[in-house]
Amino acid sequence: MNKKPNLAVVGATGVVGRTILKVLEERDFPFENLYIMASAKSAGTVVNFKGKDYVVEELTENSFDKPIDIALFSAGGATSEKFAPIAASKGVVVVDNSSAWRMNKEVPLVVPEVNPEAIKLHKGIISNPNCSTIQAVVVLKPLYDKYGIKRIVYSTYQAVSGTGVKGIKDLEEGLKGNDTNYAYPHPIAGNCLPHIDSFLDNGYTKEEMKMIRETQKILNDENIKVTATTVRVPVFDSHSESINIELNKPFEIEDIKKLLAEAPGVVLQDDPQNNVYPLAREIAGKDEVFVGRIRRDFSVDNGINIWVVADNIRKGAATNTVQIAELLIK
Ligand code: L14
Repeated sequence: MNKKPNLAVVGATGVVGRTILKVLEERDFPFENLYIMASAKSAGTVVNFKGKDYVVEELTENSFDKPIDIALFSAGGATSEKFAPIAASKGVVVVDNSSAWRMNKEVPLVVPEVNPEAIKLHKGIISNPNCSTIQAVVVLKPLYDKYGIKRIVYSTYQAVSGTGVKGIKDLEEGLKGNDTNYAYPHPIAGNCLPHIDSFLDNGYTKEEMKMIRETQKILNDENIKVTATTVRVPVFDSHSESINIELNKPFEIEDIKKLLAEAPGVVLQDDPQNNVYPLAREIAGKDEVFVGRIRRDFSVDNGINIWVVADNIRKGAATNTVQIAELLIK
């Protein structure tokens, strides 16, 4: 792209949409015109971007008749299912945050530190992976490249901000002693809910199946065995994950630490003797993926345990989306 792109942000008033605007501003993303769109409910509100006020436009079937080059969508699955193909048919490149298109064979699923080359295959829609998957694969990629991965066991501890304003409200109210259920079937304050997104017939939740399938797609290896348990915890921001990995080859634990210390987008925080390990509250607001508690799993051959934390709204959604857009204009 030679000229600066015309940019649309769709779903700009949600938790992720607002953060996309913030990240675009922070990274000084180049654009000619900016269009801010949302559902009828939010249309007409005013959003400030780089000192200028923008009126939020209602998203309609005609929204992409304007000469828009790139549209960043975070308006939920149903909206993406309907409007991403409309935009793509009019020559817009959509970067979509919902789960609607991720497993579609025609749609690249991209984490810039991991599989930037996949972006070239797009036919108008590129998917941003699930938040829990993004932070995991950023850390797994260097291990996969050097040692190969046989099996992964994910256990997640996910923040309420992933559910948006309703989840945040439930935790705020619950902490005041007033349990509400805007987002969850049980109180979240003082609880751990082994339930993220809806349950499937196989006993897993959709969130768990997303982590399994998206990991294989992004690492481009269907032979990796993956299982997951995803849990909502009373934390506002940043998902934490315990990841158990079986590599294909023997390794020295010091080499694993070195690989992760050098990996793009990764920060090593691993000094347990001094109580140093990644913590959700400290990492909220940051863009990197943090890893610590790196140790051998003595119960299997070539096993490792690690603890991985990232801001689910930034690297897990908004920042990754903007990084994809940066690849598009490079
Ligand atoms: O697949 O923490 O993008 O509620 C993102 C938010 C899944 C659920 C996705 C959460 C959703 C997740």
